[in-house]
Amino acid sequence: MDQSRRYARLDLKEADLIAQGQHVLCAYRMKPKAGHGYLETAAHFAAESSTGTNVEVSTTDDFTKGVDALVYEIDAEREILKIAYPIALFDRNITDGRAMMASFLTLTVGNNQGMGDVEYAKMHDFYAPPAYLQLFDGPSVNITEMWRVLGRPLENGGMVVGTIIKPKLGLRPQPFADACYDFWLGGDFIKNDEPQGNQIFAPLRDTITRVADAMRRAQDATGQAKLFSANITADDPLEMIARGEYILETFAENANHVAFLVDGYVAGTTAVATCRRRFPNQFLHYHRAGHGAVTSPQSKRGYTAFVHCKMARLLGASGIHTGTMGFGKMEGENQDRQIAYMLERDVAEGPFYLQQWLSMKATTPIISGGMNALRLPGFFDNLGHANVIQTSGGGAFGHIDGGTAGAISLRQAQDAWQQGVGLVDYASDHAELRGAFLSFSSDADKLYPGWRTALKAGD
Ligand code: CAP
Ligand code: MG
Repeated sequence: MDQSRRYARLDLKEADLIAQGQHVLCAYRMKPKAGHGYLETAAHFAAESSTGTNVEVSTTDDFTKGVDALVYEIDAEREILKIAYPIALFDRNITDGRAMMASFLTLTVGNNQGMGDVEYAKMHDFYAPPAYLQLFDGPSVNITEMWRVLGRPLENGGMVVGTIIKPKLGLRPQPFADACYDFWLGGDFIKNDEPQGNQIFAPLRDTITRVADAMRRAQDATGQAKLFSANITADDPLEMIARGEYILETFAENANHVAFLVDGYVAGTTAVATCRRRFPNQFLHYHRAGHGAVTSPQSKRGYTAFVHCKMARLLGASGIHTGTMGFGKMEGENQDRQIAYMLERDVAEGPFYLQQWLSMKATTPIISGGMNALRLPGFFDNLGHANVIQTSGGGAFGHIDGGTAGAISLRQAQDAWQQGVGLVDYASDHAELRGAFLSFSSDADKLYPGWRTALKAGD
């Protein structure tokens, strides 16, 4: 059934829709299945994403038609489909009238992911008008709070030197806490790895108690504040709250040194919102494990990493993993820096829309995945600054001299970049950085040809 008479309005102008401010705009790359017309399929897509189904129903009245999602632009050649969703379509909390990301997803990337007449569709950008934007919580804190605890300048406070306790799983409480202590003697920030929680070989209550003690001892030994991001991810919000409360109680006088890690893709918007709303004073660390299933360039369905991170800022993530932009081990490329800019700036240029964030707090880019000291300068050159949280797991505990030296090498790499000094030169009189060259020699050979001679490292 061709529903384009009702669900397509190609006369609508995007500039007018933005000026009126009553619609959320979404841009997709969509391809119809063979034998289906582009506009006809686009209209059905909009129907299924708003007020319709595959047939007209007798219960539809004029009001219903007033909240139809409308196709306002198509380009069959470039497989571009743009839809305007009336803000009224989206569900609101009965508790406080605010918007919820679950509803945004259910409508804009819901039933339309698997329709019989759609080969594929993937959201590449969306625009939230002021009337909708203001209904989201947004971040309560971000890297600025970390700089405050660390005693750094609150503007351009620089890289938070972090790690992930590796191995990913298998450490019992005391070896885990020992690894924390070692890293904290050189670094600032430690996170649970995304699957670490309350495994029977490392009960959370025992592990957290020992980590809190290790933090106290490392702060005493260094005279510096230290930070820990504790995983509170769970299916049940009550479990998350129980974990968070226990962790804050255990860290006690250092409770403001604690961030909460939420595996936001796998646990979903409810988990993120539970953390954001129950623990608004804690840095909400959004880990995105699993996102590649829909965001990978190999996937033609779902939404992109850019869209995923944009949703996370609306939800209130203080920081989110934004990838290493081609410098680490995960999928990514240099222009992914646009994701970081979208998260940290007040006006964000997207692939299709310019988003005014209207002073919503920034979400801090968290850079992780196969990184080490040698890879940092190239990364900073590409991004243009070092005001990020950077976590290196293998890049710290893979250092030949251990976690403390690994941490120091990461900080030295940032310092060298900030001072405009070449990394090999800087390593000539910084032992830990030199150790990073020896530890990650295959990276060094690729990135810094001639380093062996310069550092008298032999073959
Ligand atoms: C990194 C990491 C992170 C990935 C996630 C891991 O460890 O802890 O989860 O960075 O990827 O488990 O692989 P390494 P992303 O530092 O040892 O690689 O940040 O792209 O979401
Ligand atoms: Mg991990």
